[in-house]
Amino acid sequence: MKLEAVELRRVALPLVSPFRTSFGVETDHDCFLVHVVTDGAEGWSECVAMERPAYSSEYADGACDVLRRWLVPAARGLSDAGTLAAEAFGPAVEWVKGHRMAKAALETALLDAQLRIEGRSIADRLGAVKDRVPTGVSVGIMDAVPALLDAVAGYLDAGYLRIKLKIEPGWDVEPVRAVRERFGDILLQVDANTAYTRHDTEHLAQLDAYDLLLIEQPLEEEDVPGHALLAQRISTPVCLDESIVSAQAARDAILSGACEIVNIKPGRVGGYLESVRIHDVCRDLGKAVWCGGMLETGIGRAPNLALAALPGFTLPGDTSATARYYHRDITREFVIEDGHVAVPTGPGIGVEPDPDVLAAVTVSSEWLRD
Ligand code: NPG
Repeated sequence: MKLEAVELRRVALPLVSPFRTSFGVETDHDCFLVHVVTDGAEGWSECVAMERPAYSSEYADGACDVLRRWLVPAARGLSDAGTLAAEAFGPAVEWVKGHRMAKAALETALLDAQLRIEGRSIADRLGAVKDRVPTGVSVGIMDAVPALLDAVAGYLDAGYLRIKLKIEPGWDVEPVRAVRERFGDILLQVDANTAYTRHDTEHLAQLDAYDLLLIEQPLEEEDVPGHALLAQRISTPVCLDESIVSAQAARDAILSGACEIVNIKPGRVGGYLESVRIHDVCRDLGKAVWCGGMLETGIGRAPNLALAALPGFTLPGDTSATARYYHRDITREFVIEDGHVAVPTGPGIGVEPDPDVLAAVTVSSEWLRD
């Protein structure tokens, strides 16, 4: 495969409703797409770095910069040497510390192009074993419990099989109790996005009364030992998200007792190939994984659905239907049917941007050529 050009395309899509987490409120999904043009096919991906480095240290302008300066030139180097393949890209940029979201974006666009040339779907390439995946939904922090109960009722009516509540200090035990009392025996979990400290252990232990599937990333990204201590004190299973940046990190965290469950987000870990390695590590150690989400457009959601169809993904993911995010997405719609979303089957990521919608949501476009 020869790399001819790479486009970094900034887009902004209004969300159907504001999404509040412990690190901010999103009203729009601002992101950038990576579009590669090769001699055989074009490929697309979505970079999940956000505008501000509030979820992790990466941010969109930084990701564009590292792509421009080092990652795209590395892909060009492989192309010039006649060895360009998605599988060769990770090793070629291993010397670049961090910047996993930027790396994931270029690797995925290359993988999309490569698989289109082969006429093969990403689901098949990654080892998917299902043609549809059970789906959950992530419910943001609200101003008051009645609004939360209305939102959860709407999602359950829509068919979602699992509810995840975003929590932070001041919005945790009370909303969980209210949702459990009102909706009974639903699959329920919480996500703190690092909002607590080790001093909150006794407070978090109060959540044990509500039979949660898991508590996700209560403590700082770096505080893996703190999660191990917390896990000894609470009965709710601990799941890690931000802390798990690689297969090695997953193995270490599990073996240290810091988590029972892992949320896999391809952007956070440097791509789909590393995601599969994390899946394999967790499966070997007997731990469940599930697929996270970062409000992706269909360009990012499609390959997430393929990943979520691997055998170790035994819990419903944040792989919700289009209507949970956007009135009009840049790709075809994903719908929920009987609590499940279908895994794309076409070549590559299986979806393409609609040129008119894409043009309407584009903020800027930059072409990187030799
Ligand atoms: O359904 O895509 C979705 C959103 C799921 O809650 C969700 N994502 O921390 O997991 C998270 C959170 C997130 C959203 C993280 C946006 C970063 C950006």
